[in-house]
Amino acid sequence: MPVALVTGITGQDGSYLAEMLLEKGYDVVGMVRRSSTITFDRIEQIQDKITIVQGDLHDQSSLVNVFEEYKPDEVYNLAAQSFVPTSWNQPVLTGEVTALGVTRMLDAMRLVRPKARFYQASSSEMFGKVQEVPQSESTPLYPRSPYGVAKVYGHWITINYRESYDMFAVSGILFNHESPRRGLEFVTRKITNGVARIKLGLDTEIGLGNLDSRRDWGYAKDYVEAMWLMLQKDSPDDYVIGTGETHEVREFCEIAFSYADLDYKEFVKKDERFFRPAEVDLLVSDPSKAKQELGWEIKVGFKELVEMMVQADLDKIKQKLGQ
Ligand code: NDP
Ligand code: GDR
Repeated sequence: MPVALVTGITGQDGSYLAEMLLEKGYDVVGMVRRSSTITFDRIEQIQDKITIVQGDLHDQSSLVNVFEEYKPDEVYNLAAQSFVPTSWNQPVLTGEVTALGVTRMLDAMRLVRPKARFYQASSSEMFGKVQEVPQSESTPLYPRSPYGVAKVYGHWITINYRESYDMFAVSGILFNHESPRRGLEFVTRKITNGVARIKLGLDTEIGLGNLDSRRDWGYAKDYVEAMWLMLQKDSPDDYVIGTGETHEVREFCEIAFSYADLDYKEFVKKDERFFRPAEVDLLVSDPSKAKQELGWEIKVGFKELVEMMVQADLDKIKQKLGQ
């Protein structure tokens, strides 16, 4: 059985990717960092089917050890400090993990498993102040946060290792993708969780920042399929992955609240704390290369995604309340 190493397996994407790889017959090795409390909520259901190993993107020798011990055929580097606002408060940590962490992974692979295939989780945040609409693989980059800057580094070092050492290393430039497993601080889950809490009488409002910004939101489960497809190609290349549609945060609110028979205008309050020092106003992908070369397409559309997330939060909270 081929062996896949997944960093960031405890995160949203890691959990869906691991499930998909198990279905495809891989031995899945998930790298987790040590913490005083276990953070396996998203992978509880597959814990006994995967191998969990400790390692940290800060620590080179831990990475080398993982490569030596498990000899992966495919490596998915999903681990990162991934929350954009935190990157202004912790810019150096974000650079260490989200940028230099990629080099540490690539270098461990170069030394131990140079023939393995490497996937880097690049981001539409690299387009930042967009230079072109829609954004494709050739759109110039203009990141707007320490996170975006760190991802640009990760993106280019992946290309550099491919070109310098002839390694099979690719970047997927993924636009926002969400799910019921999305972290609670990201705007989509913050809204759907808020809607469910308001509907069930636990809260009376949600404080949000910029409602005007526009994102290209898809369903995370569709996106992990694209990661795998990129590593199955004959030759390595980078791909933009997104829906090709863009929606305002306000529109997300409208749909989420109206699914619960509520009017968002009554419950969403402006909160200055959630505005950013520099904003990414508009993201919209041109995923035509992925469609043509990978045969990849979304299965879940925007409205369906929003409603799925609200319903999942309603179910989760009702279960907790014993309803
Ligand atoms: P999450 O924030 O849900 O998961 C991040 C993962 O990285 C967690 O498993 C976390 O572990 C792990 N991690 C953080 N720091 C370290 C470290 N120092 N060493 C080892 N592991 C670490 O992110 P997503 O699943 O949403 O995203 C996956 C990747 O894709 C990230 O790189 C993200 O930047 C990128 N991306 C995401 C997009 C999206 O819309 N979701 C779009 C484009 C790119 P722990 O559980 O211990 O915190
Ligand atoms: P983003 O996602 O920054 O695009 O990064 P996030 O959901 O945090 O923000 C999206 C947009 O919503 C606006 N917004 C708010 N955001 C948050 N978090 N909280 C609020 O209260 C709020 N109010 C308005 C933001 O200003 C922004 O415009 C995500 C992450 O997953 C990255 O790791 C990934 O690389 C990119 O998507 C693609």
